[in-house]
Amino acid sequence: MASKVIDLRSDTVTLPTEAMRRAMYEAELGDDNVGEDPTANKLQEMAAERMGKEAALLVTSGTQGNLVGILSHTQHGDEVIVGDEAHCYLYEQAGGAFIGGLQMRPVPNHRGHLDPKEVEAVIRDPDNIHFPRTSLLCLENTHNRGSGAVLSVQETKDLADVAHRRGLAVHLDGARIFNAAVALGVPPKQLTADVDSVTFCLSKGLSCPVGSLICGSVEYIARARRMRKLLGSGMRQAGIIAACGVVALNEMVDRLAEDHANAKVLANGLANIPAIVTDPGIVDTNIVFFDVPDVPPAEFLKGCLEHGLRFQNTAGRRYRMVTHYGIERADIDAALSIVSRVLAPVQAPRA
Ligand code: TLP
Repeated sequence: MASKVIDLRSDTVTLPTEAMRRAMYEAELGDDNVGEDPTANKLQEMAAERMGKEAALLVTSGTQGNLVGILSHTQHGDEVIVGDEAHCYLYEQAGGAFIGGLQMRPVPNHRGHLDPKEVEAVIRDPDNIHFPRTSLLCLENTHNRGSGAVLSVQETKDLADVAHRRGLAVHLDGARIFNAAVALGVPPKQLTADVDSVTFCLSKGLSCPVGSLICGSVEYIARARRMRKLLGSGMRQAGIIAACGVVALNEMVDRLAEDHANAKVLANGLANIPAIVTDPGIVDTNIVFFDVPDVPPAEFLKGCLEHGLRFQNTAGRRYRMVTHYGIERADIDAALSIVSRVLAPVQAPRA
């Protein structure tokens, strides 16, 4: 087994920076459950400002952010339109159904993008007594299973316009919204201008140990605060967590461009390995998916791990590598040479 492991399983494996550890130690604290933690309040103000919304709320995770975000827009028995490969549809324990009595209505995902016509087609007629009320559209930017695909300002607006015209609210799972903003070279508030609420994560590419923020109107965030309490996450000295978030928003956003450049090199390198099938052209940010059709996953993963490389097998013979803080260009070169070595005996799959 190699001594150093290059861990490309996710950007969630990032560790807090020295500045974050110092900020935690020095953070001014209070009881956030009654809104008195100065550091949590500061982070919430910064988050609201970055997203161009009136208010924000710190929650424990992206999953909780989406759940609180969705519950705060809906009533028991409502229907929520969501892409059929959305994280909040596939990977969040069906929280909307479990806790909120919501029915998720999936529409086709096209490599991370939704078609406004397909969204409009499934909005229910509110006057038909047989139907649930469609009350919410959920979007995701960047799109995890869409290889980190970026939704543009215009695309977000087109989808939100359809929803708003038909009386739906729009929630954006912006777990990696800063990746989208950096990739497009626009401030994140342009990407959130047309949605009613957005959740973003501190604990992915921004390298914090814990935390996500929900942003929206003052009235919406007041509802979200009650939902967070209901879910048992009214926190006390939350400034310990928030302190890292303040550092992240000040220091960790612009460097995401390095992760994107590394992902491009990685994707192009993988595409040059004969046993691999992938499309480097769709890599906009820090997530790379690829297939190795002719090798059993257990064998491939074990071979790579023995040489010091970890990544995820997401389904069948499909894999995901994610670049992040702590992964340098030299690690990408090393990762590519490990994969080449492990797959050297395998011929190119037949087209
Ligand atoms: N994604 C994680 C997990 O699936 C393990 C990952 O490694 O990519 N929205 C999106 C788009 C996400 O990618 C994730 C996490 C979440 C929400 C949920 O965030 P957490 O893990 O903080 O609950």
